[in-house]
Amino acid sequence: MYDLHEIALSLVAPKKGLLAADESIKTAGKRLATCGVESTAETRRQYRELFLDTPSIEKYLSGVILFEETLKQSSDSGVPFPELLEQKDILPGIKVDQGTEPMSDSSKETVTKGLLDLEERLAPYRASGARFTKWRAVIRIDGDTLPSAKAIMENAKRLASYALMAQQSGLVPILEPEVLLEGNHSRLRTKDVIETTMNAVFSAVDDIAVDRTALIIKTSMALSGSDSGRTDTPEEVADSTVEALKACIPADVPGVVFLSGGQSPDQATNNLSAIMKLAQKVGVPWNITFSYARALQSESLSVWKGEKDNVQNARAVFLERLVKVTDALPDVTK
Ligand code: 5MM
Repeated sequence: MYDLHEIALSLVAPKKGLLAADESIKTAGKRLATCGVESTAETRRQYRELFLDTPSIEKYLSGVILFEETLKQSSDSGVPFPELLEQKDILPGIKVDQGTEPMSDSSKETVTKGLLDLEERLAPYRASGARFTKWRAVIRIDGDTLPSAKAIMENAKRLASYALMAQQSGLVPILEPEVLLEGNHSRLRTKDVIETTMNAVFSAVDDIAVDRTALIIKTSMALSGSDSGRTDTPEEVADSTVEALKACIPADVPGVVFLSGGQSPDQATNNLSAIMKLAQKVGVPWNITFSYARALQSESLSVWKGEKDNVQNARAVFLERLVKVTDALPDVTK
């Protein structure tokens, strides 16, 4: 059996983080549309190539979360992407959920799909080079009404079931219960929802004996809703986020990674930096790092615009952002 705890620890190694390059075909299409590129299997391959074959990314990245399509694609020089990452000493991972569907009795809330055939899908993913996996649940806030207890519980149960199957297949699970930024709620409401959701996730994890030492938690930061008209200072974000996570993430979990969730690259960088500083000051038992998609890729994408001639400049912009984000991280881990 593979040492899942060691793999989890490698993912949160000092001064390194994760690139979430796991946008589904639909989301990748939206990202490509922002720079005027039509979405086809080949343009999505070029989009992945832009980031995955950037020289020196191994200095900043411990792992990359891939989408199923990318796991089977290759670089310009014909090297399968998982192999290309392994050559750079970067762990390849795979998003294994199959997106969301509306809950039967709540048109505004969703549950994440993909458990039915998950067991059969995991062995081939591992054979293709994946060493870890990710499953995203979406938790929506609407005033005091949402999220419903039912949506939290159903998503938590599915996250735990997924995590157990991944571990049994020799793959580290990253459990991502994303609390959405959209809405006019306060930062403190987000903090409460993060706590309630994480408590439900760990209760479900413990119910079926998932190994907490061999999983990673991916979380939102505690921010005011994007329609609240309020921009939190990095110190406010750090206070609320660290307090929430300390209250509900058990000490034997090796790592906590953040999603950027629609924050600008600078916001996601500055907020992470403040979180890291506070976490070091107050002491947290797990390692912390980033697992960003938009905050790492969006600036580079707008330089690239699908043109070969822009690849070099776009890669320079990507590296610049990686340097800024990893500068926020401490030199040592737990
Ligand atoms: C929340 O999305 C995750 C992190 O991305 P950001 O840093 O941009 O918030 C990301 O890993 C996400 O799960 C993937 O992009 C897949 O999303 P879709 O919607 O395509 O399943």
